[in-house]
Amino acid sequence: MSLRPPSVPFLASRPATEGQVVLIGAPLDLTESFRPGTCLAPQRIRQASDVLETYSPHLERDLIDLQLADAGDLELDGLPLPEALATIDAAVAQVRTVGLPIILGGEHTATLAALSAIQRAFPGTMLLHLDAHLDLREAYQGETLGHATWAYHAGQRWGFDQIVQLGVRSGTRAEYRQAAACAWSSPGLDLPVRVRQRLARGPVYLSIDIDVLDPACAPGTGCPEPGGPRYAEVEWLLHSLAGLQVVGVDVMEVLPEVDPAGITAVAAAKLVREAALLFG
Ligand SMILES: [Mn+2]
Repeated sequence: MSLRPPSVPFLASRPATEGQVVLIGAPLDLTESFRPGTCLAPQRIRQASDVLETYSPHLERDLIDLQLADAGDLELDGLPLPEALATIDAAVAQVRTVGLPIILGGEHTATLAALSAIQRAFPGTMLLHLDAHLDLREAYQGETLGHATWAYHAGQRWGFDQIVQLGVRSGTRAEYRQAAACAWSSPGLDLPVRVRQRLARGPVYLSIDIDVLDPACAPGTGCPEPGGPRYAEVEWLLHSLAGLQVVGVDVMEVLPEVDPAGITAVAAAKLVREAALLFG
């Protein structure tokens, strides 16, 4: 793994590649359509975490009681997309043997690489995908692989019926047709009992596009989509997943350049803290 150590490690973490939870930055920024710059997000999320307490009052747990490692950012500079994805895949494959990987994006395409590593280790892993967008396009702007198509590829490779989407409120007519093949796809954050039971049966990979939040709570992202949930609602959903076998987590698509007050990065950092305490 070629890694750039974090200049400021995440809250209560130590710079290392082994721990109960291992944070790893995937500053992928190759296929963004609207506004590039997500490669700067992992470091901004680390900096933003400093404003938070290490203690989660809701969970009654503290990051200082957890072996939280921050591996830094993968060196992806200059790599074409296939090589960058292979790098992310290999890193997640290595990290997951020593701890729970939490990937800090970067563009959402990186999820496909992380999920690929997880699927080899845990075949049949369900994908729980929080996003404003379906990301189920077969192709986008002439490219088949990118931030708007990765979930389609995940469905093709591991089955659309393994995908649960929450908070989704934007897509083409064709994407919505495709979404009907998913285990669940809803603009809300509620999980029907049968879907929750399926998630409880085996390993789950949790992928959070920060744009699942309403732009009022998370303006700093490339494709803001009005009509989303507030931060507290997403955190409540996260807490409701306690007890699931979550084997990988990512928080993607923060775009520091359009996050003037830094609240998007703080929201991302807080979701990382809660996920680490819940699933680590
Ligand atoms: Mn999105």
